[in-house]
Amino acid sequence: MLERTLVLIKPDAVFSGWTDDIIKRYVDAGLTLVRHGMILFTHEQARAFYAEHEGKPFMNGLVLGMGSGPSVALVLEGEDAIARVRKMNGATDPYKADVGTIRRDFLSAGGVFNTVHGSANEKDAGTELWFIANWL
Ligand code: 3AN
Repeated sequence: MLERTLVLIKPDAVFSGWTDDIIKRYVDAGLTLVRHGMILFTHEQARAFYAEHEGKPFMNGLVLGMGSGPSVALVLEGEDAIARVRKMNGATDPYKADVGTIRRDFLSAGGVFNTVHGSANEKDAGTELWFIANWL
């Protein structure tokens, strides 16, 4: 099915200068970059974006990391884009992610746990694309 998904290149990866290399991975894989733009999460927006993790021990660190600088949001489109992007991103824990995945190949210097976000499923993609739409 033709789908759209949201990727966030998180501040650590942006600071490291990896934005173009990461975008190239998705485009080379045949996904279409529909829109992209730089966004700066306030702590409140980061908390809202990751609301499902409220109360977890890593939540405050995640909010601080996401608020530490600009992220780059990508709207990517393609057949089964949501699952394809998740596969390319790799496991949540970058040290458990396979070599060749984005999270493993572009390791965070420490501010955020992993360097890219990808929508988990169709419902989340819809919510997240709506959430980000005002900024792009
Ligand atoms: P995914 O992004 O792979 O779907 P989620 O939804 O469980 O994983 O986690 C959302 C975000 O929360 C992750 N991208 C990561 O930045 C952060 N996170 C998840 N688990 C941990 C953890 N154990 N320690 C620190 N941060 C975490």
